[in-house]
Amino acid sequence: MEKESYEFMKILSIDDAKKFAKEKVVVIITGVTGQDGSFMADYLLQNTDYEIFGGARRLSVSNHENVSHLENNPRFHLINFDLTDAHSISQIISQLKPSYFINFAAQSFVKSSWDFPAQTWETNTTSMIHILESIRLHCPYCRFYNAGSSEEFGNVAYTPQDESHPMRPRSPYGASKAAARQLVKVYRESYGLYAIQGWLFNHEGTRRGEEFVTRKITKAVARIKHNIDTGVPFEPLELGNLDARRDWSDAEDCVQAVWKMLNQDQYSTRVPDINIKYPFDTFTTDDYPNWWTKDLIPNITEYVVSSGECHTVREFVEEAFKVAEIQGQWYITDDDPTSERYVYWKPDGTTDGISLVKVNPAFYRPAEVDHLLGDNTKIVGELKWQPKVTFKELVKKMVETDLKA
Ligand code: NAP
Ligand code: G4F
Repeated sequence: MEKESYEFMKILSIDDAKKFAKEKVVVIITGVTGQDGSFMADYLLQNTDYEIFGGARRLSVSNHENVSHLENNPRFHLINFDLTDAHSISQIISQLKPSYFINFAAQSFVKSSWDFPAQTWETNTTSMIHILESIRLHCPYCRFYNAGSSEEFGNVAYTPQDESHPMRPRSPYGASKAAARQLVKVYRESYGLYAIQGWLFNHEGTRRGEEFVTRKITKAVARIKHNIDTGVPFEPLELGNLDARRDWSDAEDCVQAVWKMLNQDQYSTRVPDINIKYPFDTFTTDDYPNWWTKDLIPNITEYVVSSGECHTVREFVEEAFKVAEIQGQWYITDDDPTSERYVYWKPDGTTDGISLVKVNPAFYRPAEVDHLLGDNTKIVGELKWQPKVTFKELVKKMVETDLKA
């Protein structure tokens, strides 16, 4: 098999990383091989002059595709990072003393969280204690962001969901994020850390993992389009619950919201600008400056980040096939959702009854979150964040990328 152009990138030892960190504003982004981490690295390299350290865990096959374009960027460095190893977390934080620690690493796939509940908890929740303790002990001025989720709202009590919505998780994943939120809050309130966890609703893009429903659909549309164009028979795309409603935004828009949340003194209308100049390592938890404890920490807050619009999985399917100029029609037998199929209609207006999509109950979940719709009023008003990419633009961008590939 031909080798891909992205191979393992160089991973710095902590001693070498320390040399790059000296007297620089250090940002650690965990989960940098994933969707959000890699987009955040791009955004900060373009919009700051900070030194970016991307945390990647060791795997036996290369998974550096999302950051391979940064390989020769002198301000981007890969370091080994695993959320399940308290010693290495402490080593990294105590040696690099970051000004920002952005935690995007997680067991992020909801469906897997029923298969691996303990691993999900350890990765997403127990790790919070290791990170927050290390920040408290070694660099309490560090601003910490943990990636919270609309899955924490779960079995929703009202729609749209805002920052006051109760935690009603429906999966081990949702529960792990809800518990992590409580830890972040406890450390913020107990020790005066700038530690927050936003509620991000679903966000997608060209680097989305292939098991999430949007990317699964856009990859399948590209495959089917190729087969139709070349006259080769194709297997249908198999999906679970077509009626789930999600509030889908663009991941590149969302990382900007995260950065604004981490810098509320610069962006918020209600937090005084304390004009802090990093790098900054002059205080300990016993010795906070007045402005930190009076003006900054009591005023920071957490935000819902969403598009404010929701669509069903079915609508995503329809839009994706439309972008590829493939016509389909839904058929269902006797009101049985498992019989539902999206049948191909040829450009000449006839059909052979071939399915583009069919339901496979194996993709249903033990418990579903039926309806997520975020109320983004607070972040739009206070941090002047705006979702820029619409639902249709998002689907188009993803399908076109997969068609090209
Ligand atoms: P993603 O693409 O799945 O990326 C997750 C990252 O975490 C990957 O880099 C993965 O590394 C890493 N990771 C997993 N286990 C780890 C461990 N034990 N130690 C170190 N790294 C580990 O997820 P995403 O979509 O970018 O999401 C980023 C964060 O936001 C996650 O915390 C997710 O739960 C949360 N979130 C996402 C959304 C969304 O719609 N995207 C919405 C709300 C919240 P490998 O590449 O090695 O697997
Ligand atoms: O794309 P999904 O797997 O994303 P889900 O479960 O909403 O979680 C994503 O968003 C969360 C924020 O709300 C994040 F915290 C989390 O990390 C992740 O990024 O599934 C979306 C919906 C579900 O209702 C699912 O049941 O699509 C439905 N679905 C239907 N068929 C499917 C499939 N999901 C997947 N993954 N695969 C299917 O075949």
